[in-house]
Amino acid sequence: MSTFSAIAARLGEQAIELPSWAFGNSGTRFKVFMQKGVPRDPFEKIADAAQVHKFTGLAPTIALHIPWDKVDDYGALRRHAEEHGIALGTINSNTFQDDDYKLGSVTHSDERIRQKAIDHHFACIDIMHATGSRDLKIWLADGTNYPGQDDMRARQDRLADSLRKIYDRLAGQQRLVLEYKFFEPAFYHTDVPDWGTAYAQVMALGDRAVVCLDTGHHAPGTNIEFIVATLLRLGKLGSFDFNSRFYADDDLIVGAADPFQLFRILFEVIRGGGYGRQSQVAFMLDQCHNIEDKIPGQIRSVLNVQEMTARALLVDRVALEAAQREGNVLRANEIFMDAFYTDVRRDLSEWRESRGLPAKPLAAYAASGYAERIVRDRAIGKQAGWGA
Ligand code: LRH
Ligand code: MN
Ligand code: MN
Repeated sequence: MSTFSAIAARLGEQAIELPSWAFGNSGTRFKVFMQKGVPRDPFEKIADAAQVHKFTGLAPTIALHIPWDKVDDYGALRRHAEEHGIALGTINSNTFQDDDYKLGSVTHSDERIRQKAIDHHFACIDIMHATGSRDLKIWLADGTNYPGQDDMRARQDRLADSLRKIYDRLAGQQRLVLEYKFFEPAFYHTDVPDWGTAYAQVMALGDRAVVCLDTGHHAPGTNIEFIVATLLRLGKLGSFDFNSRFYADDDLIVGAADPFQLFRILFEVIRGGGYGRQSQVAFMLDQCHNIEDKIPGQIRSVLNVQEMTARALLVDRVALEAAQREGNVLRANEIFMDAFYTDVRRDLSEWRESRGLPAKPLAAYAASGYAERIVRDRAIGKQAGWGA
């Protein structure tokens, strides 16, 4: 097995984008729980995200969701982020909270509604110019609830047509990142349900159209690392939305439900060239902290990704490939599992200290007084919520 010192430098290449919506109040459709000190606007969400980066060195960017993070001056928002030591990242469009989109957005049979959804994406691209963002991430709630409700095939045609218009509006290095999800909110069919559909759609667009893999968006039992390997092989894995799930799209802390799955995914990412500064794969979290504290929840999450990245980097790939070539099933599996079972926590603490970061980020954050300060300073005013 590789030693920790052999992989230490590679850990310095890790960057994980945080979702702005993780810092607002959230819940399920049954109840949104309010927490004291939660941000009241996008500026405060950025300040909170910067704390995660300050204590971990792992989260240099924050993703925005439009219109949840709508502001008058995106240049000012960008400067605000820079003053806090981070940058603005992916722009997420939102066509799922408007009555007009009840039967679909970019797939809708009514041209007026389709154009409204396309125009929203044009507005997002304008925002990307002001924020300096590279990626426009599109997740669509489009789908139907009942067999026969609409023409599924015609909807694919309309989807392709709308995505073409959006893609053609991108400039320079900007990318269109299409996210799939197998169900919810539509329950019979979803217009972009799986990686294959997303792949077919982005393939038709061009080089700067890629797929986003949200780990919570698959049926139970799906071999997600196989999808990772396949998309990387095809050069179409654009980004991850990391989270974990027990049942559906639970949006729980990444690595909480199934750390071994996270390890397997990260192994394929590394093996396929999707990790590091040269890689085109963006690591992002897409989570909500309904009952736990939000900033510590994000700190825990990025540390979980780092921990599994370290373990995945430890796999002795030379020995593994030799065992695979020899058809030595048990040896190959043993090499893989040895890395997974390696406890890297102490090494990671020392690694952090050697880079001027706190050995224990959660404890350091708790001792910093920031949580008490935001409860005091944000006592008045309407808090941001998931969707506001
Ligand atoms: C959809 C999704 C998508 C949205 C986010 C809020 O379930 O994963 O990425 O933008 O949740
Ligand atoms: Mn997502
Ligand atoms: Mn989701």
